Amino acid sequence: MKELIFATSNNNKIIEVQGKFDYEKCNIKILPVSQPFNPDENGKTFLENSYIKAFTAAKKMNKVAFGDDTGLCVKALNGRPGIYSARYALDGESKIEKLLNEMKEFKTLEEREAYFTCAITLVKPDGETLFQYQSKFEGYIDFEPKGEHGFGYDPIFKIKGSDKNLAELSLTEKNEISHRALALTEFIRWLNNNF
Ligand code: ITT
Repeated sequence: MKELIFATSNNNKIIEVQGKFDYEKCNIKILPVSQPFNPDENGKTFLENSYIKAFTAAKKMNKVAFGDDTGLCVKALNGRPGIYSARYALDGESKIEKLLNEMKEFKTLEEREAYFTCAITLVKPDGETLFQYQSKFEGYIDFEPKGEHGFGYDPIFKIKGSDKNLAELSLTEKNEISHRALALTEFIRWLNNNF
């Protein structure tokens, strides 16, 4: 079976990505990069940061690797936390608390528009990019956290056109519509044709 190194230290991402590959019957085994893995994510964009993760892992493992850089962009906050979504606060709970606090003055859902974006890059150990894609998944910042599934900002992300927050969806349901699912659909299509 073919193998791909996943340049991440986030177990939740590994579960979602392997789940999507299995669901799409993509016959590729996802192997997490050996830990510890903390590349300096100093890119200016999601795509740059996904490349930095992928290239660092590809060099480390001497194999083709892909990285996922994800963030939550809030319109009323001029796109913040954006590429700083991981460093916005120390842990998941305080990130949500800090964001809800910043959003206090925005009283209607329309003022709380936001989107998740997920950039994926596949890189060879010599640094050549084989595939790149960035998705966008629209919604709103809810007034309070809801749901027990998912991770990160999922409990406060209200899905556009739905009465549910992302954390109210099962893994399979999230993997049908989310920012990561949209990017992975393109990635798997590319892999099926080219890898
Ligand atoms: P790696 O860089 O090791 O892959 P990370 O968790 O640091 O793991 P990101 O930089 O891509 O990954 O994530 C930025 C932040 O966004 C981080 O706080 C995550 O918890 C959060 N996040 C990422 N994917 C998410 C998702 O699907 N739903 C909600 N929050 C997410």
